[in-house]
Amino acid sequence: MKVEARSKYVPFLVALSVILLAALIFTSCNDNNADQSGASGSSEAASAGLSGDANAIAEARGLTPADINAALKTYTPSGVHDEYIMFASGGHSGQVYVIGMPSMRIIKQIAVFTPEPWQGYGYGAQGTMDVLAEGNTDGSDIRWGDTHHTALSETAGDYDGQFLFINDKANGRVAVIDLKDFETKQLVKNPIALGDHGGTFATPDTDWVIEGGQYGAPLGWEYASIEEYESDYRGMVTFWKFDRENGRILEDESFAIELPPYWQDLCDAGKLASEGWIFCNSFNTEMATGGVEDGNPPFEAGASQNDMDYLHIIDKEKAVEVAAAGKTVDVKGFPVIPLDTAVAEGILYFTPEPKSPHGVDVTPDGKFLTVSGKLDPHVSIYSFQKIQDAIAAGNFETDSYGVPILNFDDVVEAQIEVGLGPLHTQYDDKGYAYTSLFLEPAVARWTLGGDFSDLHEEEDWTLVTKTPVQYNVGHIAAAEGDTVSPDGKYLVSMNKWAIDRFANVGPLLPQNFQLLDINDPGTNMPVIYDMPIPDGEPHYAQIIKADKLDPWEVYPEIGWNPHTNSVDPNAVQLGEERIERNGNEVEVWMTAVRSHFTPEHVEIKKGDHVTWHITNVERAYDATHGFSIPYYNINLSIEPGEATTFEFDATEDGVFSYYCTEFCSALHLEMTGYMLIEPGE
Ligand code: K7E
Ligand code: CUA
Repeated sequence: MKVEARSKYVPFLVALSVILLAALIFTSCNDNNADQSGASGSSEAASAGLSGDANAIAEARGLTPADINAALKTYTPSGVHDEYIMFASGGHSGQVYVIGMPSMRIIKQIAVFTPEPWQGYGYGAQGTMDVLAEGNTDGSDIRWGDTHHTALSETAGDYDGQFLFINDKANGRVAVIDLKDFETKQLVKNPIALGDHGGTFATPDTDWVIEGGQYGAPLGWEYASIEEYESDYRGMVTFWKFDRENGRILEDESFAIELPPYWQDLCDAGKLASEGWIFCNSFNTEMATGGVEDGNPPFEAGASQNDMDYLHIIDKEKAVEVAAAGKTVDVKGFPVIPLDTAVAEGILYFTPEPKSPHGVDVTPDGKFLTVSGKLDPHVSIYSFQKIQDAIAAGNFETDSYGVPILNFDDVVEAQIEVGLGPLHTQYDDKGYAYTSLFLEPAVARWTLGGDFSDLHEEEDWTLVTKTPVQYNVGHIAAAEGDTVSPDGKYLVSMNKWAIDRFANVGPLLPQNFQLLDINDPGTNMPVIYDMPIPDGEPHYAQIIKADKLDPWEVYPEIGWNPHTNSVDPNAVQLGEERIERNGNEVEVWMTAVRSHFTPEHVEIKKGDHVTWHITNVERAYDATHGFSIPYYNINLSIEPGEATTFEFDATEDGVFSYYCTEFCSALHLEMTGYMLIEPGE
């Protein structure tokens, strides 16, 4: 709906473009950067007439034709909605960003692992306190995360816009966000690992959410000497069962597989041709244990000696059967398929991957897997069919844990020299793949073979072009670029370093997201927007067509509890506001509506335990009320229709003004009240 709305601007934009370009060419302004524009001068354009204003603006600002081209591709008029929405991890902020594309406007930050006051997340509201508490680990109240890999829920391998999953690398946790209200509904703590990395990835119908490990450690993190690394330390991959109906991970139906103590890194789920399989790259097959202070090689050298590490190839269907048959051991109450069982049951295979690998990305048809080695200038493309043939043929070497190793030459389809420090790959709708090159830094476009051959004009499996990015790109995200039907069009380069791209703001700099136009295979891929991300270091992002999202405008009924997805038993209707006392227990039922809270006086006594319910009885879109009480660290955001509850012990007497923190009306400052706490005797 919003997308169509934009189309009426297109003729206008084209005309404006012609006028501006003509103006620039006519006045031959500074033109040192025009190579990426794809714009060309024409006498028709010149004869279309000049706008003195536009010309003057362009000249005054020193804009080149390329700049104007970029502006026209990204400028989004007031009130016009973006065509795509990007969900970007917020790195060690522990949150998720929601960004419109192509405007690159930040629309929302979703609080996930870290308390966030605007959303009243973790400042009293019971639902949010309960979600955060689910992420506590063995008595430690962890209140931050290192969000890494977003995973939008999928139906038949395509984003369906219903849920978003993301992992916390630092603490080995997975979050479930419901895209009906963009709120975090669940955190699950991995019971067998303190950290993770290779997650999250949804299987094509989102019946499983995959969480892969990272640094080897004893499963369940029991103490074991580092001398016992090879015998006692292990890797893992965890399969979380997802219940779409209730929007929750079912911890009771989930399981893990024990893996050798290589550092499993990043996984991807097979799709279409490879549906039912999971792939994870690994590094440190040397099993280096560090200890540079004792004269050992440092990790960075010790873990990079081998020319090849092992791509993990996991038969998920078989793993699910084996787990269901109970062929598991119990680690901290969690079922784990032992490594020797995984081997004996034909669940786990390896194949070599060069060098210092990082990530594996399955092509849209599921027939190929792209692996990059940070210290190898090639991408290596594996054929899923060849992998199946090699498994069927048997006759393997094994690693020291008995895991079969498929011969590299038997399963590789192609290797393409793309440049220095290749990391992550995405796909488009025109038969191309895109790989980030951390060291150059650049984004490379190369051609796919197989069934994608007919879509492009160049030879299969060849490098086509590269675009420099600023600077040190990690992940890239193309529009729906990891699904069965990528859109192409836009690609975001998620750059780790910004250096000189923005005003100096002191020694800590933002990250730099750069938007690349990848729509036209006949051109380079110009950078058309720079966007600073002033928070943790985002790792992965996914970009979904905006019209696939269908969130609520207000909660479905007055008194809605977002954490039970139903009307709360303590919801308060207008006229039912009251305060009840039972001994030292005080219970408050309050409503919020423009521009007052009812009741406006809450009188309690020092030593009381207070349970306080507030319902926002509004039905108007955007009529959010906040609620804060000083001293007691209470801060809520109550969206239209929402019912919320908080509790506290009245440990301090005095006069406390509570007030609404959202400027909700002309009389918002009057949306206040007094909590009077009488001293005890
Ligand atoms: Cu390459 Cu953690 Cu996906 Cu960062 S990871 S870049
Ligand atoms: Cu409600 Cu301000």
